Amino acid sequence: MGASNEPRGALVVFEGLDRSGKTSQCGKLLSYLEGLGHSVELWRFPDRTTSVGQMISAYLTNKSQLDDHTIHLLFSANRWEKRSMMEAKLKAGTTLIVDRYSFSGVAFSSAKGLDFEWCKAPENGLIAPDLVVYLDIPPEKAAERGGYGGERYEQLEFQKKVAQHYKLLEDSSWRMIDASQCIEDVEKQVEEIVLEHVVTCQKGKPLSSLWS
Ligand code: Z5A
Repeated sequence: MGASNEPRGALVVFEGLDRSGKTSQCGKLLSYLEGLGHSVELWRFPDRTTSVGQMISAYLTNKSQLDDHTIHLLFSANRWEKRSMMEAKLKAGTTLIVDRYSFSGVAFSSAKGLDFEWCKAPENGLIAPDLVVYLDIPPEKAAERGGYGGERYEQLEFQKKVAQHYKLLEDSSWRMIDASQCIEDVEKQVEEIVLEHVVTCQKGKPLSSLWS
């Protein structure tokens, strides 16, 4: 996406199994960065507020049935419809904390049996995260947390497959955090890692694209 020395916000993505603590940690990180005076926003995918997002939501809550390829492309479209706003916010200096992104898209769909490379293809060209915080937890332990709800995918055997597919996506932008620790210990580690990346982006690290 070209060289730049302009200060910008960081794109920080949280990934992990259902109940790994993503939503809890995203909220805590938002308060922490705001407290330090940073411009920061919390986003999540799927973004259920758009018309594409509403189709996804109906599918996840079992109110509609869709072919596996079709729902995969809708999840991707839901990210593409936010891409230009994402770029504008980052360039304006706002750090974005994002609860799930393309990695969820590929891990969940390929765990259902879709071809791994086919799953990655529609994500090509989206903005690459500066940091992926992977909240690592054994699926059995995650399942103990409040129990799974009624949404599609919230089943132990399926979550085990998702965990295996996630690990195939790990690259140098990933940091694994042991998410079976208490909330406060996870929070402290997240803060340290994220702050380091926010500073790097303020120094003008160029934006790049998935999966280049
Ligand atoms: N999906 C997909 O297929 N393709 C895509 O492209 C995308 C998503 C983007 C909806 O996701 C589904 O869409 C998801 C993947 C698929 N399906 N699944 N599974 P979602 O983000 O809307 O829903 P979710 O992942 O199921 O979020 P969640 O249930 O909210 O989980 P979480 O955010 O990781 O956890 P949490 O809400 O922070 O915590 C869960 C509970 O654990 C809660 O009671 C906490 O108080 C507790 N907790 C949290 N941390 C701890 C620690 N450290 N110790 C003890 N207890 C804790």
